[in-house]
Amino acid sequence: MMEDANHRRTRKSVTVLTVEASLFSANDSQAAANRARFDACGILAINLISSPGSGKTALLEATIKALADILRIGVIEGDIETARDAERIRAQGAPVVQLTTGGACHLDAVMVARGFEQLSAEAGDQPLDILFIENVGNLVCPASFDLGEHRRVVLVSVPEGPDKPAKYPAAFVGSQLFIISKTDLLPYFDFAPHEAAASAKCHNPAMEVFELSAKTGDGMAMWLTWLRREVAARRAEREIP
Ligand SMILES: Nc1nc2c(ncn2[C@@H]2O[C@H](COP(=O)(O)OP(=O)(O)O)[C@@H](O)[C@H]2O)c(=O)[nH]1
Ligand SMILES: [Mg+2]
Repeated sequence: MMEDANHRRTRKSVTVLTVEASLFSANDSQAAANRARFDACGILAINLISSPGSGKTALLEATIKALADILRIGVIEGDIETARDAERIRAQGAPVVQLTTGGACHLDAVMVARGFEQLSAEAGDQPLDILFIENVGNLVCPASFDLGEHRRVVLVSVPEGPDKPAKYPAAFVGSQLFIISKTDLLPYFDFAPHEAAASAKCHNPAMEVFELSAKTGDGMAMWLTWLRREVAARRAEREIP
């Protein structure tokens, strides 16, 4: 009787592992196809991840406003419900597509491929320089899904506290840039940016860290310079035969 129960447990865990492995490998193949498509179009793709409310959309609004005359930006918005973020981006004059997952806690590469088709139709003839993909607000699941992006950027806002890199390491291991957002609120919270940065660098020593406020504009220059440098690097890579 006991042996039977153990056997069933073992078989069940084998089944779960197989399904998970094939889910990730299907996602990885589509992500590679997305990246090849972005490369062919000369687009820098950036996956933004954070908890809900860290300021991803506010950062995009400020970024589009600041770079409107220099770079053409398109956005794929991911949320469980509503097109509110897409409306905010559209108000800035950028082409945007809203994906609603209907409950799923992250975007996957297939959703992004479909979103990019729609976005390309919306953007028309003018090629994009940057595609931002604002992931569903969550520091857990989005960390496991490659969307075909070139760069992954993780945000933690001052009111969330500096312990997030320690608690959610996967989101930091897989990202190249860590943005500490809402720094205008530092006087009101016990948040030491250097502590959060050190904790993130424990998991990912190569990670860059910027502190900024999309509301006041403080620190935005570093981020905008980083974006322009990344776009230039991508263009240079394309020009090398
Ligand atoms: N004080 C302050 N509030 C901000 C800042 N950025 C965003 N917010 C506010 O934080 C809330 C969530 O922002 P939102 O961009 O929707 O976050 P998202 O869920 O990560 O996209 C909104 O009420 C914003 O006005 C900032 O730099 N400073
Ligand atoms: Mg948002």
